[in-house]
Amino acid sequence: MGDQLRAAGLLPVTEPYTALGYVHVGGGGGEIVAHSVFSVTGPDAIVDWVVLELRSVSTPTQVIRSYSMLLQRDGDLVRPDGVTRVPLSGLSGSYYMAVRHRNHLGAMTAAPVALSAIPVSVDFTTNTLATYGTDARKTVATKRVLWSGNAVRDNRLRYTGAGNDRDPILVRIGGVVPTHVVFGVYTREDVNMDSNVKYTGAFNDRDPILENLGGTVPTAQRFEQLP
Ligand SMILES: [Ca+2]
Ligand SMILES: [Ca+2]
Ligand SMILES: [Ca+2]
Repeated sequence: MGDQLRAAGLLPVTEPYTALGYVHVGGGGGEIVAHSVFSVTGPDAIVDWVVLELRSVSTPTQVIRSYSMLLQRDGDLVRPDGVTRVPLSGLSGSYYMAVRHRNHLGAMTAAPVALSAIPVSVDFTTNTLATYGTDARKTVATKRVLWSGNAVRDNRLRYTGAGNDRDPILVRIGGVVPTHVVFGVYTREDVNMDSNVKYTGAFNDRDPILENLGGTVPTAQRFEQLP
């Protein structure tokens, strides 16, 4: 994964999800990144903030704990200190685990994950990890990834129609001249997370939405697979 937002100095030092309307539970929220974490380069460079949720086994719609975490380029999730893994002290038993991102569709494990004194590894990038629902993740080469394009924060990707994810991109660039580009921003309309908002041309932010809807039927929708 790319770290253009980090390299451009655009990643916020405080987790962005509370401000976007995400309601943290169980003590999560308001996390602040440790000094110098954003200066790390290479495979451990930070891509962006994400949310990790532990959900109830009996009621998987219920989030027991949420954590603002940092995603590294190699796919690891680390705490805002840039090093340590998920803090599970004080927790026992099993939980569904869900990962969410501000402009991607989230995904959740199909089965609860049993916590133990020995660290547990959960790898959402592998085919061997089953996720809840149908087609919860996209396949890119040998990896599974979250679906991008959720510029409007809801539970679906839409290219046309009410609440679609494409129009905000046009609005963000001014709404009139489609070739206009907004450079150097940290915003949900930057679908490909290269720090620029583009509506047309190479590396625009509009095409990935249609592509993730199948590429041919603009009225298609893709729904987030979370209970
Ligand atoms: Ca790593
Ligand atoms: Ca959406
Ligand atoms: Ca972009």
